[in-house]
Amino acid sequence: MSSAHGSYTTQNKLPADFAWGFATASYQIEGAYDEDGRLPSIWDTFSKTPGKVEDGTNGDVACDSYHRTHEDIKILKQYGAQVYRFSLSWSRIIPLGGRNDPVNAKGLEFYSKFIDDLNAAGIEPVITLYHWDLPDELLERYGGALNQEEFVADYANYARIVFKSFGHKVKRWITFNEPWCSSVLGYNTGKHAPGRTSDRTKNPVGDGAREPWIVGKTLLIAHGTAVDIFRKEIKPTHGGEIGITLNGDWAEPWDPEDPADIEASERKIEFAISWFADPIYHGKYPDSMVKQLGDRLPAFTPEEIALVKGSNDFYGMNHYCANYIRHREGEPEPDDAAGNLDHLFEDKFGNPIGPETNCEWLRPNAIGFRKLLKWLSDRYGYPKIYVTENGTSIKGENDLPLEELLKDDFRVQYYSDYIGAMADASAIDGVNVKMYMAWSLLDNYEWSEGYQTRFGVTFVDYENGQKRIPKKSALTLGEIFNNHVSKE
Ligand code: GBH
Repeated sequence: MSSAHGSYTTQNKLPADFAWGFATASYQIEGAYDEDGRLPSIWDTFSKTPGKVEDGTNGDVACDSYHRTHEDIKILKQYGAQVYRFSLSWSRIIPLGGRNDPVNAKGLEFYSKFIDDLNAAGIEPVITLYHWDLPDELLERYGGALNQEEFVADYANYARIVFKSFGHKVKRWITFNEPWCSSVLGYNTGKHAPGRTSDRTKNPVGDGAREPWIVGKTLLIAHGTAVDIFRKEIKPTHGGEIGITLNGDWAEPWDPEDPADIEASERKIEFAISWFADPIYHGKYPDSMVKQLGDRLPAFTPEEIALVKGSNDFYGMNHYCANYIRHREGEPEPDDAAGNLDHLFEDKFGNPIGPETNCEWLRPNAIGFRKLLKWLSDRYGYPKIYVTENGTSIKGENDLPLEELLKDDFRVQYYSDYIGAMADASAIDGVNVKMYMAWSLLDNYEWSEGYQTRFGVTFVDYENGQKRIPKKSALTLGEIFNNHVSKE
């Protein structure tokens, strides 16, 4: 049966040991921005800079999860989640951020208690160390990730403190969420903190032709360094797994007959994913990037590549949608970070890639999920994949009366189609996918889109004490996985 999103129903099964749950991130849900010793991150500063966030809002209160961990655990249990992915606020644990700065016992206590409560509820914590909220002081002090030596040393210190504190009670770790976003949105388009770009109408400083590539390399080295610490100092005693989470959407050629569009589609995925995944799985940058960027792509020393290559115990996959890709003629612009191509929502014949949502960039296309799972598996040798984010916004959702908003059939359909496509990838294509976390448990602070865009299976009433109300989709995941996970 075909559906609005262009997918189909399938009875195919996921393996019996498959686990599923939900994901969130610290700055998007916690609030309590100045409590118990927390100091600002670059997102506190950026969101309070006029013009950076569409509705002018910030994460000061957000979902108030800092004070509502019990409510969050309660709904996780109610929905039947087996795992919960959340991120730590570096600024709570080391408020100034650096390796010689004081550690904040209250920050560690907060997360320690939360981890204990999750474990006691039978929900496995999956922890992201860094989901974009760098302590602001480190940006001021030395330019954050533009300074590889300082950043890596400070991140390694932070990671070690976290591993030593929680390594005995957390089994799955993610070093960085979407380094592509930190690099390109933070240092090329300037859409995310710290907002650096070559576009002087947006920001007085920044060099979008060079900085994203430097930042990307810093994040890879910091990832490799943390993995090395984890494997040497924690894993031998406590076990556990560690990896990085990369974002990436599927790419279809705008003209399926044009070899240049076919090649551009491949290049689009390489610029988004293989920039990071090729060094991790193959020890080098993709050829297409070397060709376009030359020595703007900073080289690895042999020691660095030894650190990065082989550093994933699993591949963390964030995935939302697909685009049609059309190649551009001529030389790429100096600030081009996408691979000299255009992202389109219709192909040559006017076929839409998927229905509109509340996000300009997000058009559901479930079959693209299956295709990308296969693409990644072929390129990286069938690694174990954890889907660390997948979900959708809904066009105009925020403007609906509550009763209608709670009947989020569009989101129900999205999850049903995407999880079906994943089951096919597993059962038919032999993809080794073992875990899935829906984005998101809660409506939350959607970065530069503020609170107007909702991604939650739970409605958060920002006007009435951040009350949580399950949407129709909240109980859908349990039903879908009950159908798709093999019983034996
Ligand atoms: C995830 O990123 C984030 O990890 C999560 O925090 C966030 O809430 C969630 O998505 C929903 O957005 O329009 O050119 O600026 C998803 C990957 C890549 C999606 C960049 C948006 C914007 C491209 N993101 N993309 S652009």
